[in-house]
Amino acid sequence: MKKKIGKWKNKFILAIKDIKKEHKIKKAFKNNALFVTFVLTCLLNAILLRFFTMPTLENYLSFKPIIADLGVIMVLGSFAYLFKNKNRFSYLLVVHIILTAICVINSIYYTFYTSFASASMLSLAQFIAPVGDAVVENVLQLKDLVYLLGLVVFIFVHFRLKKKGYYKKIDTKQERKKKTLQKLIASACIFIVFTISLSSLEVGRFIKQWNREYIVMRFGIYLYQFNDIFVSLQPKINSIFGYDQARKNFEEYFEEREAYDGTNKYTDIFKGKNVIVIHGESIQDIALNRTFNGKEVTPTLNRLAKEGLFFSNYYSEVSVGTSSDTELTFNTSLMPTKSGTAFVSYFDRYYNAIPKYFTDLGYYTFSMHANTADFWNRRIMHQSLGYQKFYSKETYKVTKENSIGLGLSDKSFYEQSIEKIKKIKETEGEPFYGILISLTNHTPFSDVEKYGEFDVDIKETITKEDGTQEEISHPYMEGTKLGNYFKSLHYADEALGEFLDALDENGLLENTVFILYGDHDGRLPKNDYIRLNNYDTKTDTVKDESDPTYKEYNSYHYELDRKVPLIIWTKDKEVQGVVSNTMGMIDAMPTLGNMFGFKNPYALGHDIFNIKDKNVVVFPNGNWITNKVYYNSQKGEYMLLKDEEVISKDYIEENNEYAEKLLDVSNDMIVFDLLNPKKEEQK
Ligand code: GP9
Ligand code: MN
Repeated sequence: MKKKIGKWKNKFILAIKDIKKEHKIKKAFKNNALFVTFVLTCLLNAILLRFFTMPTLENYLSFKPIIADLGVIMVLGSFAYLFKNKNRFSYLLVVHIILTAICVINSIYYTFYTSFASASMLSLAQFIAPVGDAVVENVLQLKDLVYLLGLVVFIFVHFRLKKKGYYKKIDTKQERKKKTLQKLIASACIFIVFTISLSSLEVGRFIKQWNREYIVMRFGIYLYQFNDIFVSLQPKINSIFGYDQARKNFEEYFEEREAYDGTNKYTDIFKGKNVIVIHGESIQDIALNRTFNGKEVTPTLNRLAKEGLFFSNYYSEVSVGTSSDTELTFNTSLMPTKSGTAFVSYFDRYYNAIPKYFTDLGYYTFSMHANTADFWNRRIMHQSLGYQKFYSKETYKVTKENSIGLGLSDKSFYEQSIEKIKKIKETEGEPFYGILISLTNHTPFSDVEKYGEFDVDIKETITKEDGTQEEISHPYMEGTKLGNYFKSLHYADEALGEFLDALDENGLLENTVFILYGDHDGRLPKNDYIRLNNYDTKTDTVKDESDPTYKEYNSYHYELDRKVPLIIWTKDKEVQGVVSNTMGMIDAMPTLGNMFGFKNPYALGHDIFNIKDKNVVVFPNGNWITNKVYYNSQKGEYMLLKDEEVISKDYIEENNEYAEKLLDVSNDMIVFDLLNPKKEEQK
C-alpha cells in the first residue's frame, strides 16, 4: 500500500513539474512574442515559396531547408535583442521586409525562368530587358503577393502587443546582451544539426551555387540568397586588383608566343557550309570500337569516325564546371577559370567565340539543350557567346514517358530538334550553325531499364558431357557503373544514328558539316576500368596483380582513358582520316576556324594541322600531355607514352612553364575582361 501511495506521489510531482515547465515555455513565448511572430511568419513564407515553386514530393518531405531557413531567421532576429525593447520592432520590421522581398522577387522570377533569382543578374539589364514588360504584367499574380500576409500579421501582432503594454518593460544592457547570446546559441545549435545532415555533394553544389533549384531545396531560400550575393560579388572583387599587370602579361604573351599560323590543306574547305555540332554528354573514347559479344557499343560513332576525320588523341580540359567548361573552351579557346566557373561567375565578360564569328560570316547561330535554361547559367552565357537563339527545356515537350535520367531522352530531344532545325532553315535560311547538347548519357547511368537491351557480359557456348551445347554467361561488366555507362552510351549512340537518318531524310545533311565531340569523361570508378582490363572468365573475378597476364592500370592509364572523341564528318566523305597528334578542346576553335574561314587572334590553342606533333595540351590542374609524355604536376612525375623516347629535363621544364603561363594568361583574360574592346578604348 505504502509503495502504491509513493508511486502516485511521484506521478503527481512530475505532473506539477510538467505544468510548471509548460508555464515556463508559455512565459518564454509571451516574453518573446514579437520575436516568435517574426520567426514563424518568415519561416512560413520560405516554406510557402518552396511549395509554390517546386511542388514535388521530395520537397514536401525535406526538413533540411526548413532547418536552414529557421537558422538564418533566428540569427538575423537575435540581433533585435541588442536594441532597447521599444526599438526592437523597427529592426525586425526592416529585416522582415528584406526577407519578404526575397520571397516575392523569387516567386515572380520563378514563374518566368523556373529558377531562383541571383544578385549577379542585376548587371544583366541588357539581357533581362526583353522580358521586362512581361514581368510587369505578371507582377500582380496572387501567389506572388501571399508573402505580404506574413508581414501584415507581424505588424498586427506588434500593435496588439503595444496596446497590452508589451514595450513598457525596460531591459538593462546586461539583460539585452544575455538575451542576444541565448538566441545566437540556439541558432548555432540549429546550424550544427543542419551541417551534420549535409552530404559532400550538397556542400560542393552550395559552393558552386549554380544549381539553384537544388540549393533552395536543400539550403532554403534565405541561405541560398545570401550565398548568392557572396558568390556574385567574388568575381567583382577578384578583378579590382592587378588589372595593369594582367594586361601587360597578356600583351607580352601574345607578342612572344609562337603562333603556328599559316594555311594548310584544310584552309577554307568548309566555307559557307551549314554546321551541326553535337556536344556529346560524357562520350569517352574507350567506348569506340569496343564490342561485347560481337556487338559494338557505339556503331554510329564508329561509322562516323571511319567515314570522317577522326581525332584519336583528343582531350577535354574541364575543371569543376564540367559541361560548361567544355562549352567555354570549345567556343573560345580559353581555359576554365582558376576559381568558380566562367559560365556562372564571368558570364558578363567579352568573349571571342565561335558563334560570334559565324554570325559575322552571315550564319544563323543557335543552341539546343532540353534541360532548364539556367543549368550552368546557359540562358545568359549562350548570349554572351553569341548564339542568336537558345532552345532550352521550355521549347521542348518533356513528359515522364519521354524522359531518361536527368531529363528529356536523347531520342525525343533529337526528334523534336529536327522540327526546329527544319523551321530554322525555312525562316532564317542558310547557312546556319547549331549546337545540340545531349543529356541522356549523364552520370549516374542508373536508368538502365530505359536504355534498351545491351548486354555487357561475356557469353560462352560450352559443350556438355552429353555432347549438347549450352550458352553460359560470365557477368563481366554487368552491374558495374562502367557497364551501365556502356549501356547508356549504346542508347545515346542509337539515338544519334536515328538523328542522322532523320537529318538525311529531311535533306539537312546536304551542304552540311557534322561535328561531334565528347564533353568530358563519365567520372567512372578506377576499379571498373581495372575489371574491364583484367577480368578472368575462369573464376569470374578480377585477376590478381601477381597474375602474369595482369594488365597494369595506374592513375596515368586512368587519365589517358578520360580521352574523348572529336569527329568531323560530311555525308559525301569530304574529309577522311585519323589525326593522332595530341589535341585538346582548346584547339577546336583554331582548327575549325581554319576550315570555315575565321580566325580568333587571341585563341590560346592551335590549329592541329599547323602545330602537329609540337602540341602541348594543358589541363586546369597544371598537368599536361604531349605526343611523348603525360606529366602530373602535383606529383612532379610523368609517364612516357612512347617506349623508346627519352625525355630531357629541359623538355619538362619548358612545358611546365608553358602550362603555367597559359593558365595564368587565360584566367586573366577572363577575370579582367581583357578581350573587351570597350576596356581597350578606356585605356
Ligand atoms: C546539364 C548537362 C550536364 O544540362 O549539360 O552537365 P554536367 O553535369 O555534365 O556538367
Ligand atoms: Mn557534361
